Amino acid sequence: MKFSKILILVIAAICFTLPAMAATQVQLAVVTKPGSAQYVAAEKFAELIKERSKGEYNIKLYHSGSLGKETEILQQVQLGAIQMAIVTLGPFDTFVPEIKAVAFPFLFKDYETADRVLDGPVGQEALDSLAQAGFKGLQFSENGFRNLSNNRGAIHSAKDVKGLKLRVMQSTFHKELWHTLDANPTPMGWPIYSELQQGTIDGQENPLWVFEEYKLYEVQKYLALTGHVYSVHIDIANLQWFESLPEKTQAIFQTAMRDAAIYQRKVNRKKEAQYLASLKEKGMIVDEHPDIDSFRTKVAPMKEMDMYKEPKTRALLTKLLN
Ligand code: EAX
Repeated sequence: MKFSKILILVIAAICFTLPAMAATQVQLAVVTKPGSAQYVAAEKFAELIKERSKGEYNIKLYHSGSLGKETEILQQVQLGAIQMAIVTLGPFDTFVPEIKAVAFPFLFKDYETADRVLDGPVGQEALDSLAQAGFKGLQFSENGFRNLSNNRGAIHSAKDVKGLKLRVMQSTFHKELWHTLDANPTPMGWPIYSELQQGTIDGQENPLWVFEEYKLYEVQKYLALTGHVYSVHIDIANLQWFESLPEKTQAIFQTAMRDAAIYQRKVNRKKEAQYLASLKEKGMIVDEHPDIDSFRTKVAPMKEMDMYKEPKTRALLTKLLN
């Protein structure tokens, strides 16, 4: 081959590989595994960013606890060690106290209400409050309504919860919630399969997809569809990093996360009936109509607790309730 031909080939190869090499990598972490609600949103987001930034940005996904529990993931985003994460609201309340208002029990009666409020101005205000801890709150995506399971016995009303050894998220609010319900709550990061298997704890609470994806039906017998908290994920970025991006890129990230969340909520909701049928089939004893009012009544005084008297928390909760 002639030298000039080789040169042309070399130049062509460089031109071809350059755009790929030039892609800026952005690290995004979720604590859960592929197939989880967080991962579905993260994967969609990565796909949209690749497409809409025309390959300029490449999202590298970390999952399955490879960067630690959710509290550690939050610390890494806060420090800028990684740029982005999709994290359950639970562990946020030690970083931004007022955000717990979004997890107030029985706050949203259905998905439509949750979407309307969280995608509206009050939701935006809640996302903006994360700036005080160095986070850019991009979007709420969905974990789902949380339901209570355990091995001790069937739970139909709030009084059946008394003394239950329950794993809760690493959240001051969730711990207080289950104290109020007279359970014996222990905060732990995710996952918790072996703790349930070994009997360190009797129960836990999570949306139905978690029972299915993490095979909780193997280590939990009784399930009550309490739907006590609408559990969100918060899709975040390190604030300083995000603000350093060109405005056009910020807009691409923002709308891609919104579209990923809309997609992910749809997938999650479509599969719910399927999850329930599957859990029953696998032998879980399900109470589909527990005495929700007994739970609601017991947690209502939480609004008057010290943790809700703090003005910013009170202000956000009042707006969410209206
Ligand atoms: O997202 O920690 C939890 O209970 C979460 O809901 C779980 O990681 C699934």
